[in-house]
Formats: sequence, structure tokens, C-alpha cells
Amino acid sequence: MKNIDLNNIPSFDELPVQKGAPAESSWGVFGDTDALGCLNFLTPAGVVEAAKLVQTGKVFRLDAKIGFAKPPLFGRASVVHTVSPLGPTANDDSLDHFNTQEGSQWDGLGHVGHFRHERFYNGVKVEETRDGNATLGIHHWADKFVGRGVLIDAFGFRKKQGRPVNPLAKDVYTLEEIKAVLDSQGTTLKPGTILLVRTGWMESYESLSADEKRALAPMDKLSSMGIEASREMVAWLWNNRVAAIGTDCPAVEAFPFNFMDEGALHYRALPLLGLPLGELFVLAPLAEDCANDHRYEFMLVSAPLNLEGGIASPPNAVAIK
Ligand code: UVW
Repeated sequence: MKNIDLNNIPSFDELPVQKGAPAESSWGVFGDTDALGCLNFLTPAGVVEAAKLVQTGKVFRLDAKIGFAKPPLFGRASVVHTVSPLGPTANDDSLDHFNTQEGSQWDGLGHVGHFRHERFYNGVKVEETRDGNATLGIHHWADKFVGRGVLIDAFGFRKKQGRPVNPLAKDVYTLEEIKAVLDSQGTTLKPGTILLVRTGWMESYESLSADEKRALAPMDKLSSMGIEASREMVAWLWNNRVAAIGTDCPAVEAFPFNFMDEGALHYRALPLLGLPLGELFVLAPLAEDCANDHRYEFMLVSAPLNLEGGIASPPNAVAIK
């Protein structure tokens, strides 16, 4: 984490700055070997400011229990937790088949590359992300993910307006709506914000029966609300120096989306901008507290797995108010 000159970052319209880099990419803005992307917007000064938001001492865990999704979505493996005796009065435990994206997760910058450019963030080649992933591995984020968090309670906003949504069906929260929610909450964005958007998907999922959960889990059965995937959306996120965006839905953007569509948020955010995407976060208890005290900002501390070369990680995140 370093103090960067936030006034000297190009606007979205000025991207790219690197010769030959794809349009709308931030490649080179933070250096040619950068592995942090928009996490560069999180600075030591921002951590100090974020700590000042801690006023009640309430702590909200933002990731679900490991193995909450039964089965995990998109055909990912189910984790097996085994407790084994180490001695007469001692135990160890092990997690077998643990997929770092089996539940709540940050997508790391080695997760998705751009299908047409065949490059990951900052021009990293596919083989580099598989051969140890030293360049973009999640371990680079291990001590970088701390700052001001802001919740945008889009799901609560729609309910309050008498326009409730079904988060388990494909639909979008538009950029205009996201801005309207921020206005209604009296929240402003500041450079270096970790944004959380509540879509309502997790609560709807938790209300289902075991059979219903099993039925919706495969890639070709899953559907979900998400945020608008558009140039305007990523321009707004970049121009506001948003460091990362986490949601309580499976893909941040609405699902299904067309993997061959360059307009998908996964391509716009991960390989082009280096913007971490967070999925399947637990946001309802935090949202309830924010509605009660009308404070939608907090300190957010996330400690991704210190996994050399990792592709993704459970967020291991808490919001502290
Ligand atoms: C998908 O969109 C498939 O989500 P994830 O980022 O978990 O791969």
C-alpha cells in the first residue's frame, strides 16, 4: 500500500495510457508490473480516515460460512471438512477439495482474462497466470484490502419504494438507480472506497428449500440480478476511484451473461481495469444496521488468503462501524 497522487490519475476517457493497450483499460497506470489494479486507490492515509468511521464497535462478518452453498454454484467442488485426532485430547482439521470460489469470494486478477485480447490485467499472458501466477497472484492483496467501505442498499431501496424485485431472476440495478440509492442514503463516494451493493440474492437463496438450491446451482440453471454492465458503469466506478466492488449475488453483474460479449462486467472490470469483483457476500445484517443508524459507511477490513499464486479468495472480511 502506498500513498499515490489521486489527483494525477487519468479519467476514464483518457484511458488507455499505455501504447497498444486495449481501449478502456488501465494498463500501465499503476506501473507495468502492478498486481493491485484499483486496490491502488487504497492508501495508508485512507486507512487512517477509515478507522475514524468506527464509532459503535459493531462488527459485521461479510462472508458466509464455508460450504454454505449446497451444492456450490457453477458446478464448483464441495468442500469436505474433516476433524481428525492429533492426540488423546487434541484435534486437527483439514479442508479437502476447497475451491476458493465455492462461496463468498473476491475474484482475483488471475481469474478472468479478456477472451479477445487473450490477456489478463496489465497484459499478463494466460500461461503466466497458470505457471505459479507470480504476477497477479492473490497473495499480492494479502495486506492491501483495508479502507472505507460504503453499502449501497439497492434491494432495500426498491422495497421501500414499493417496487420489490425478485433477486433470483435476471434483471439489473441500473447506474441511475445505484446513484439514486446513494442520494437517498445521503452517502457520497470518496476516492478509495470499497463499494458493497446489496442485490438481495443471498437472502432469497437462503429462503429456498434444499431441493430448490440444488436445482438452481448449475451454470445453465442459475439466474440472478446484478448491477448494470456498461461503459458508463465502469467509467463511474473508475472516475470515483472505487477500489473494489462486492455484492451479495453470484456474478456482480446479472446472470446469465454472454461469455462472448465484451460488454460483460467481468471483462470490463477484471482484465481491463484491474477492479476486484466480490460475490456472494452477506450484506443483510449490515444493511439493517445502516438503515437503523442512517450510516452507510464503515471501516472495511478484508484479508484475502496469503496464497502464493492464488486465483481468488474468500474475502475474510468484516465491516466495523
Ligand atoms: C461467474 O460469473 C461465472 O462468476 P465467477 O466470478 O464466480 O466465476
